Amino acid sequence: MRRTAAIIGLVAIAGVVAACGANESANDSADAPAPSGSVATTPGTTGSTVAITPADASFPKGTEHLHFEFGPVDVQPGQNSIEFSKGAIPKPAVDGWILRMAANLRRADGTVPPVDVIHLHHGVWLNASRADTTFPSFPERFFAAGEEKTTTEFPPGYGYRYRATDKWALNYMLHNLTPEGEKIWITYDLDFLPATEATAAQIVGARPVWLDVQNGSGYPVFDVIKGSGTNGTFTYPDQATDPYHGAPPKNVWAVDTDGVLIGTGGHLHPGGLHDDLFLDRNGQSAHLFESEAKYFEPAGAVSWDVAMTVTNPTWKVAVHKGDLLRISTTYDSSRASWYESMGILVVWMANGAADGADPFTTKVDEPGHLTHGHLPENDHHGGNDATLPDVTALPIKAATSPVHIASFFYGEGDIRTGGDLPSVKEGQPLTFINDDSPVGPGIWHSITACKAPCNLETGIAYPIADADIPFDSGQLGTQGVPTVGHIDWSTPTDLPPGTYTYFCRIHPFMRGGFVVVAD
Ligand SMILES: [Cu+2]
Repeated sequence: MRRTAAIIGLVAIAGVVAACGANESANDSADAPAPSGSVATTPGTTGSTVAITPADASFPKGTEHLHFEFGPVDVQPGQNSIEFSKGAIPKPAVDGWILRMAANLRRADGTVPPVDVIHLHHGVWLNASRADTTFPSFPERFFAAGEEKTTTEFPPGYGYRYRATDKWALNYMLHNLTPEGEKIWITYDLDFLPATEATAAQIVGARPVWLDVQNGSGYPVFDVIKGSGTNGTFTYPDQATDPYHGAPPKNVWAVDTDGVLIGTGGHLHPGGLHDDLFLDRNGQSAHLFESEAKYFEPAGAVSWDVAMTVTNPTWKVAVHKGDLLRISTTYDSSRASWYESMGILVVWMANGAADGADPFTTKVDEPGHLTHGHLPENDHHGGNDATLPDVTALPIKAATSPVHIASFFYGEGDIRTGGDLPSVKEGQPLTFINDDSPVGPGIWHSITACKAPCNLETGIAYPIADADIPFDSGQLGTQGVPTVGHIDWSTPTDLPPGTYTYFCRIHPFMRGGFVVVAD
């Protein structure tokens, strides 16, 4: 039912867009004076608190720093669902310009939850009063954050136009890696220049151009399989086989008017190395920017302990109507498989402006900069000490029935219980059934191969899907994306004899093993 609800929500939002006949330009000059007072508090089931402080001195005179909170969100045990805000989410009360935006999570005690406990898989802020530029049946996607927590920054003199009448919504996915529920707030900070300030007249409007390797998909993901691609990396969609199933490519947008690109930054998942922006014109291609993943993670490109580079304020690229903007994303495929991966770049464009560089005559793809460093919520890396038995020492017993998954345990072969490992004969599958699936809003588990013995301490960098013979069940559940639509799954029948270990990608403290014996 969850999927239905999500889709209806989206259609409802899209309907608002249609009713407004929107797709207005964000480029027109400042509005007429707005009512005084700066911030609206939103009543309802998702209360909000707000605070206003002066922005730092680098912003134009009169800029305010606004802190908003959406919540509390009652995060359920093991939750990993895609949700939409019900009702309005807090936003500025007066017209003006957003000059900077950053998102985070907080717990009831005010601290940021550790990423190995609860993390923001994604949050997408939607403006239902405008149509999205690259996927017009969506509301305008104007800000997004994942656990890499990149800040959206505009170069001096640019901003995102905000009208107090704009209708905002939030599409969010909070991933609870544990069986304990918790109340969580999604927070966002804006540096905001009210339209009534004299300095507002100087701001040039920019609009968000959402580029996504799976643009328009309800759950825009793809899988990276260990060993795929070339030289230890896999670039999507370039190296994928028939990524769009014969339909037009989803990673391209035809520029609809002349203008200037003024900034961008990327989103990807653990294992991701970089997102790349290209401009194609008359059969020629120019590389505009590489948003690079800088891993603070000691184990390398395997966790959320990462930040993305964004363009520098001097980056300005002239584009013309009919140009194609294109995104690709590159992952490490040497160490592990990365399931349900993403590749997104939000590019900001000033319509009509004419002060950008021609990327075919001027090199524009300079290295960018990070918007933050290592974050303390990424401190628990895991992977050092063996906290579970070595499966190769566990007794083996022929499987006589499917393995039922319940209450976050694999019914047979769970390494944590140290019991018998179920065995199947070569050529025979072992079947799993997720009995937790319908519990609450849905508890979805996976069976994902990790390299034996897969028994080290759980953290943001461990375990990973690093088995040399990869397999993955997907998220077993029937509640729409991100689930696979069924609760049962069987192991591949071509596994050679041996001992196999696996974990749950959603709740990585869950580990199991089974044995394939020679016939
Ligand atoms: Cu699980």
